[in-house]
Amino acid sequence: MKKVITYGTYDLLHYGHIRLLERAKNLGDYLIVGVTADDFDKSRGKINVRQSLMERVEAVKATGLADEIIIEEYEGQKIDDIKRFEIDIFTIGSDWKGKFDYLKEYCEVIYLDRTEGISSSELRKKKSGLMLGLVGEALFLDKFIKESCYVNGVTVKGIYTPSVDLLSNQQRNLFIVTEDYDYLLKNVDAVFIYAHPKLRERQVRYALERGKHVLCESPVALNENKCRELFELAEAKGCILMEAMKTAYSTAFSRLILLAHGGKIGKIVSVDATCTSLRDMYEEGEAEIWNSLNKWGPTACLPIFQLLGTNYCEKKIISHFNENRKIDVFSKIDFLFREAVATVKVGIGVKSEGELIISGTQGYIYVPAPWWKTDYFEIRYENPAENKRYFYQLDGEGIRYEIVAFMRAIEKGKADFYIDKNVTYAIAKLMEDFENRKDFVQI
Ligand code: C2G
Repeated sequence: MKKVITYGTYDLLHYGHIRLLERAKNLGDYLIVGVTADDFDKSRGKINVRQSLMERVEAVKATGLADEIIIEEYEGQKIDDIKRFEIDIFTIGSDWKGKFDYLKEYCEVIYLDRTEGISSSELRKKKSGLMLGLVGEALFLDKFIKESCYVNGVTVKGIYTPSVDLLSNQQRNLFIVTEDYDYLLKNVDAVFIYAHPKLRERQVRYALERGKHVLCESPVALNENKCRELFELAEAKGCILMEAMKTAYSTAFSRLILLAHGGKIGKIVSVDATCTSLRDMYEEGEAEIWNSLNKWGPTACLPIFQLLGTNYCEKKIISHFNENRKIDVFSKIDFLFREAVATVKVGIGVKSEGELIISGTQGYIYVPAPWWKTDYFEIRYENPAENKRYFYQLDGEGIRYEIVAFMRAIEKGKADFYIDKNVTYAIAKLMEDFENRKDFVQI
């Protein structure tokens, strides 16, 4: 019996895939199809895949062409599979010509002509075709524009800011550049808001009222009730409102949260997160300076609220103010939970080691600086021989994953829970307490 194997993502299965599978099947008597796992695709830079692994497997199954379906999970697996399944022929589309010649040592390698004129990327573009507008003028938006180019189907159409003079060159070069928010909203399906934190709540509300989807940098609002109202409004309008915080969408961060929840370090008793930057003090281009807590508070609180919950018993915010600028250049927050403690240290005028440490009864998780854009962390134990290191792919600091998640949420009509609503509300409440100087000490 001649055994044939082929691999692919098979996202939005189309005629090109089916033709390939048919010809692969005809090369032998038994066809094994390897479907790529989501993590494997991510690690090879394929971030736009729209369907889940199970949906893609089901689609391949439905063709009736595969005698067996396996999952491709890691680099180098093809050699393992060929040996294990005693494969005679490895085949793949001609877009890979030459790339798999190294497998000739193990079996015959056949490149089949790729079907012209159809591809998953094109289908994804057609399916979504999302016109996105930007709100704000911070330099971060330049990064966002660059990252959006990696996401199939998203076009950044224009930008609104109350003062176009503040825009960077890249921002000025967008198709629409306007000081009229209505005009931008009329020409887009969705907006990404990265304006001064004080302005966001109004801007989110305005966009939602006009039926536009919103991705808004955290904090979405500086008041808990107003934040809740915005999410209710989004629901009533059938729009997606998603909080943006790139860290929440990075693989290393979400995995470490799962590992910690899964008991890898025993019971969690302390979470300490530090985020500081000197460079961002003026958020270059910004009309008004952001304070430390608005700038870094949401990110620093994310692991704390995700691991310990949002029902803390007490907190104390200690801020060091720069009198000239009327902002906290440094703030420390102490949280007291029923059976754990946490600290946040944030600063835009103070520099410190930006690490994250999660301490447990059996060990601790250490994420080196800058932990909010890490691809790596360690779980450390009393006996160093038991320590474990974890590496994950991180592209574009997580921003492009965030944009992909936003697109998928719009397509599905519901947001995935990267950031729990309770976490969002707890962040807004913290900002509110800071504004009202509640649980607050100034030094
Ligand atoms: N294909 C084709 N014609 C198209 C599109 C795709 O013949 N118009 C073929 C590809 O060459 C590949 C298979 O269909 O053999 C699956 O394509 P993708 O889903 O794009 O998967 P790919 O990224 O090529 O996976 O380990 C994974 C594999 O190395 C490749």
